[in-house]
Order: sequence, then structure tokens, then C-alpha cells
Amino acid sequence: MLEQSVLPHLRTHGFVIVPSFLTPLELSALRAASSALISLSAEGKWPHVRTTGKQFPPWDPSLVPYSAGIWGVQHLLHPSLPLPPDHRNAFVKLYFSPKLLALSRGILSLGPDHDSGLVMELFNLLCKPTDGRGFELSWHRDDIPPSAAPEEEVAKLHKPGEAYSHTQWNLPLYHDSSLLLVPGSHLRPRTDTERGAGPYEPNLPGQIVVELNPGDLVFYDNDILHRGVYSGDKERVTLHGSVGRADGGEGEGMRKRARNVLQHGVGEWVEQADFSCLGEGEERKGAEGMRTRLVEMGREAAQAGAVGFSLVG
Ligand SMILES: O=C(O)CCC(=O)C(=O)O
Repeated sequence: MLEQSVLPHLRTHGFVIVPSFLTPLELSALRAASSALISLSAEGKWPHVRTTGKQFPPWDPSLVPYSAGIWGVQHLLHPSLPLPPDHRNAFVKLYFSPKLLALSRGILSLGPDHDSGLVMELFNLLCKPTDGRGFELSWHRDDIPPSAAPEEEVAKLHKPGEAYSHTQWNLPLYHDSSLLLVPGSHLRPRTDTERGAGPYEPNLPGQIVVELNPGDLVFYDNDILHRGVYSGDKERVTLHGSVGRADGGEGEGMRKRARNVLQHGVGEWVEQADFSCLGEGEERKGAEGMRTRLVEMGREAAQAGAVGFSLVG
């Protein structure tokens, strides 16, 4: 997919697929790093995990390794990730890779230079539940609760034509058919059918399964109605990240984005993260700028009061 067509496609449909984004070499390095991290997490050696039975943060790490499966691992840029340097560096290099940031800048309507106002955000992975049992996320928009009335939904939805304040992506390392969404639903309040449907409704009108091959990339608008359906016996390792733009919002906009990022606990370690594998050139400078802007956003949000959590459950 051409870089210029990514943003229009995302705006219209609420998601856009970039096929074969990873090279075979990148894919194999990321598979090795992810599989090591998932194994360590399942043994209880990495506490920042998403446990089955709970969809939104905070999760309870004391449930692992005995009474819950893991469906996600958090903080792939954390300085204490219990992995050898080549595995940790694979995550750092991917998150800050020029090709990923170029696409993100396009989506965020930012200029092409390295220091152009991007903000570091989340980098996690989603996986087949480690207890071997299926797990389902309910239909949701990431930052608008299901209890919202239609007027509240309209007020909170991203306005068509406005620059995006952030963008979010999934990058599967194995074939992935776990993400379900309703194309176009990011532009409107829920229909009566969607509003009345159960949280795990298997057949919402217009829903699609996003089918992705290993190394494909999908960006999606997190206002889109979506859910995850995790199979207990189909391999899933999908990197899940986001980046923002520093001037992406003021007042409630800034607090909303800060909440989305900082509710995951990134603020506790971001200043210690090690990006030295990027060298001393432009890539490193860009990464350091992104980190600094996240720290500043956190500081401003903290001054304005507790950040809280977006959704509960
Ligand atoms: O499993 C997925 O791809 C969807 C994850 C999701 O809905 C979320 O993190 O909000």
C-alpha cells in the first residue's frame, strides 16, 4: 500500500492494512524475542501481563503462573525486560524503525523530519492465552464507555478531517484472525442494534474479521467498534503499539491521551529505557525526542490531577 493512501483509507474505513511490512529477517528476530518473553511471563518471571478474565488495566500479576492465562505482555521497551540484548534490541528497533515512524507521521499529518513532534506511547504484545483456553474481549471503543449516550459518543468521537492525535497498530508475527471490527463505526454513534447487542455478540451487522498474514501491519482508529477473540489452540503473537503527536490536544484531549498511555504504567520506567542500540544518529535522536515528549505529557497530566483509567472491567 502506498504511503499516501494509508491516511485516506484509515479515515474512511477506520483501519488500513499494510501487507508484508516486515522483512523475513525482522520477522524471525521478533518471533524469537516474543516467544522468549511469553515463556518467561508464563513462568511468572515478568509481572507486566494481561491475564485472562480481565479486559482492561489494571491486571493482577499475582495470578500468574497458577490461576490465570496470559493474553498479553506489556512494556516491550521496559529497561528491566528479562531478555538478552539482541531480543530487547529487536523490540526497540521495530518500535522506532524509520519505516514504521514514516507511516505514523503520515497518519498524524506530521512532517517528514525525525524531530517532528511524535510522542512515544505503548508497545505491548497480544498472544494465544497461555492456559490454552479461548478468551474474548467485549465490543468496545478504547476511550468511550459503552454506557455513553449517543450525544456523548458524538461529542467524544474523533472529528472527520481533524488531524489524529495518535495512531495504533497491530503487527502479527503469525497468521492472525483475532481482531474483529465494524468498518466505518469510528465515524458515528452506535446504531440501536449495536447499542442493544450483548458485549460478546458474535454477529454484529457489518462486522469483519481482520485477516492478517505474518508481518502484515494494520493501523486502526481506536474509536472503531472492535473486539478480540482469542483461540486457545491457534498461535497468536501480535505486536500492539501506538504513537502520538505532542500537540495532539489540549485540556481534555491531552488528559484523555495521557490516560490512555499512562494507565498502563509506562510513566514508571520510561526515563530509564535504553535506546543505545539505535546508535548516535538520527534514529536515536528521534527516539529520545519521542521519549522526552512522553515524559512531558505525563508531567503535565499529573499536575492536572490523577490520570485514572479509560474503561473498567
Ligand atoms: O486483540 C486485539 O487485537 C484487540 C485488542 C483490543 O481490543 C484492545 O487492546 O483494546
